[in-house]
Amino acid sequence: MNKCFIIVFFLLALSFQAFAKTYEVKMLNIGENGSTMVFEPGFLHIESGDSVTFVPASKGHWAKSLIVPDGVSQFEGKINEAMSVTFEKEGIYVYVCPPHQVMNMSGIIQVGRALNLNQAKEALPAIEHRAVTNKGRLNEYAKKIQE
Ligand SMILES: [Cu+2]
Repeated sequence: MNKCFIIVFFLLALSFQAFAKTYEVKMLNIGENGSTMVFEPGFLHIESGDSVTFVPASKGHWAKSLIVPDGVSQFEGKINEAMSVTFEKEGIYVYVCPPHQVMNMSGIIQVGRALNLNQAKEALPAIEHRAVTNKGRLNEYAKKIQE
């Protein structure tokens, strides 16, 4: 094989890796503005290939996806453990902290374009409905989605 081609290939592979970013979402009992049981930031807009690490900044939390684009595996972490998820497929991802879903501990990650926006919008009311406190939090995040 052509040596030059191989070198170019490796340089390209390296540069793609360099552009992929890693974001952090903290799992908190008390958020920056005093809100309770919260992911911060609760809304992220990232690009395909980027990763998000869910950080157990407070105890008793984990992240579990409820909505992912078609063909994507659901993700779920373990209590008090950091979890990194790499998002390859564009679309809207909605996740919750299972023990605090009743307190609307939830978040949205937009990866690239909102290809499954209708699917996500149809599912949001049922998730909001389960919240007894922090009502409307998920709806506020949903307003940040770029169509
Ligand atoms: Cu929690």
